[in-house]
Amino acid sequence: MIADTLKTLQIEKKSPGASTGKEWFGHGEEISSWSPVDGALIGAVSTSAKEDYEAVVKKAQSAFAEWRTWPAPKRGEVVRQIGEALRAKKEALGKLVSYEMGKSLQEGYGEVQEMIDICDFAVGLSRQLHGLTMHSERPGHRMYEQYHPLGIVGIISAFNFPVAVWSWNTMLAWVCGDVCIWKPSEKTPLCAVACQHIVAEVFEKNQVPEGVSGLVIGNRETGEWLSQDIRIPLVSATGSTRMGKAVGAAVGARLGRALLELGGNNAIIISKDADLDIAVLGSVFGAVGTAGQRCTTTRRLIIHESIYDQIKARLTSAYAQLSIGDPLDQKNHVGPLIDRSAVDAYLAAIEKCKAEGGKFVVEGGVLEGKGYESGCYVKPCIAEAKPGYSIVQHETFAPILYLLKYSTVDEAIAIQNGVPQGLSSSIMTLNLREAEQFLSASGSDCGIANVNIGTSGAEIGGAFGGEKETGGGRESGSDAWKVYMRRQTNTINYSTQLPLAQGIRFDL
Ligand code: UN1
Repeated sequence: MIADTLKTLQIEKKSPGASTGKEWFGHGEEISSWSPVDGALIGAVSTSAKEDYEAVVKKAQSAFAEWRTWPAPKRGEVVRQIGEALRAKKEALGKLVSYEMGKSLQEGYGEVQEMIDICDFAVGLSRQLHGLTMHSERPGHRMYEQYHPLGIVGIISAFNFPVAVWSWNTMLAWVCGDVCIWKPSEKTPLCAVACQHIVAEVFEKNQVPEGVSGLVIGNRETGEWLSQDIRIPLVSATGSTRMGKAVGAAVGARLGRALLELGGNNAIIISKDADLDIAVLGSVFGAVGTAGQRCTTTRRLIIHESIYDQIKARLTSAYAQLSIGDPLDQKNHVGPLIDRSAVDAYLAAIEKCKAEGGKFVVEGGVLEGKGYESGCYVKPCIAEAKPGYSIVQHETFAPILYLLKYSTVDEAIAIQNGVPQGLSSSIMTLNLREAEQFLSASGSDCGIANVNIGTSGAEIGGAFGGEKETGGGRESGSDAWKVYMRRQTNTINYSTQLPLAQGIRFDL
């Protein structure tokens, strides 16, 4: 079955790991892609060596010189066709995402749907890259601003959303007139190869210059090349805070732009006035969806003391109903972690939590036996903890949920904000006062704040990203496109005089 999927997506046993669109090359060392689902080898790629990277950058530079002259709605038309191609390949690409990354098939399809949605959004945007007009203080003068393409956008993406996050960046960047160079996660290289094939076919049909879509598969060093490269005015990086700090420092040192979308430590406040059915379902999906490997995963529940025991009991029985196993089997709720080192990090976090005094009400552990041969399947678990534990302050990319107790809303908000990260947050309440307080300037300090929905599963129409150690960047909807363009203020004098601003006199 997976063989058919790979064929549909034009993935060979061995793919070159660098590409400028139609052309593929790659002289670096080989990376193998093993599925966390069954431990099988899916395929291999040869990474991008330094000379391959140089070739991709050079092609991107020459492609930009032409691409930026295409009218934005024409670029939008090409993106529209990419959306159509993704619709046609949704099933195959969703399956590959599920098999290479390990998320459930439903979530794999959902991820491709997110790509289609951002294509649609970008098509509309291609006619709306608006600037403002201003009134000049001088007679016979006109002022306005316009947005121009920036150049090459470097995109570093993570394994957990191996295709959608790339599309949030590229589809906007392309309608803006930029060209892109993608360094995908080395843990999900084949998803990247599949996307590059899909795009290359559409680009060829439309005579888009070679180099508008660049691919450089590689490890951390490849990310460093992008971050340090003055030919790349914007680097958009999604991943761990540790990686983001390195990218931010390197890009900042050359005064480039960095768009950082890093770790989260997301909480749901469950008020005594919550709809408890919604609160429990939203919490469970938020905590165990994608096996706890979303940057928006719910990691902390901040529960009112009067309903704490009731919520604990309901969560415990909900977790007992979770089926863990092959994510391609739609009966299962939870698939594997990405690899064994993620399993080690999960086990270490459980030990640390216990050492700090945490009490597990749903025990964790690694699953063994038939169907679990890859060694990557773990049990989602729940611990009663305290907000100040160092493990609770830390993002562990695994399904570990911490229960915390509060008595006043002020206290709940302080706990919610009392971590280094600031991505997503929610309150479950039917009480208008509490909800508005949570959304006010003295409420949640996160980039995303929801009422009566969980912390994960954001739509593409809003700007996505967060504050503090999450990095401050915004991707996807709203006016996130502006970071992909350079703003220019224009003043035009159509009079016969040369009056100076601020009334300054200068006569000869
Ligand atoms: C991520 O985990 O990096 O809001 C992105 C969500 C998804 C995107 C998550 N739409 O959960």
